[in-house]
Amino acid sequence: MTEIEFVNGGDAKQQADKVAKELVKFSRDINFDGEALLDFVQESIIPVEQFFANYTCAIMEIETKFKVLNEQFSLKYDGNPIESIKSRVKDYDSIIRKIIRKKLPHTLEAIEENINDIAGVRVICSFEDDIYRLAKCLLQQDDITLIREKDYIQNPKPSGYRSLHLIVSVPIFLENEKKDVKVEVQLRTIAMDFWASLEHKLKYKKDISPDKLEMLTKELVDCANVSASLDRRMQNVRNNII
Ligand code: 0O2
Repeated sequence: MTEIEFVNGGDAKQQADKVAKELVKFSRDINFDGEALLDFVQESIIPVEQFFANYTCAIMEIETKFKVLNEQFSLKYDGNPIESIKSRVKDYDSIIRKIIRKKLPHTLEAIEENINDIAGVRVICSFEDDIYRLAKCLLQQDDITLIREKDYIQNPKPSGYRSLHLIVSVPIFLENEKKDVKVEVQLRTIAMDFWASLEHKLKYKKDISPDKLEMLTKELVDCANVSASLDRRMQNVRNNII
């Protein structure tokens, strides 16, 4: 039995610390006295830390659900459907860029309400069938609410991007409160993930001529088609083995 590899990206504590540092710097600039600084920390920094911590907790809930399913599937089907899980709390800078782009008010409430991918869990499987099986099992759990589903496997993006996206809400249980938190779950095969990582690099490449960009974009669309065909063939082989 293989171990699921957990790769945790931007951690909530790091995000909250980054915001906290900026707020403290801001408080120094406007020259707070001791008492006012304490009020400022309680009113501004603690809610930000709690905000990011909620998403870390929601990620833990979703990861656990997939770990349990992986364990159960491995007994039933003699193999692990999940190759790896990569989770991250969205980078603070990316959240700011998104609220500017979406013209949202600069409040935690507006961010929580309108940005669905602050907590992200990416589940990587070997085979396409496992993606749908896992998604179905997750969605039939009675504490999970499906908010939105986008099937970029059946309907790939023009770029060639393929994955199954689920925005779900999961409850987390805090000291005196139950809170529903949104998580974006992306399910994809190893081949889809390989493709998406390479294409992501091209997206952020700035010093590239328009001609070269066009050529590489076309090449990536072609790679996506070849890769989709490989996924289907591998699935077929497996169906004939089990
Ligand atoms: P990161 O760093 O991966 O988080 P919304 O989030 O709802 O406002 P939208 O357009 O509805 O925006 O979201 P979409 O396209 O369903 O999913 C967005 C995420 O899917 C992206 O997150 C990527 O992770 C992934 N994705 C979507 N399209 C592509 C693509 O063409 N190439 C690659 N490599 N990834 C893609 P972010 O926010 O871009 O960043």
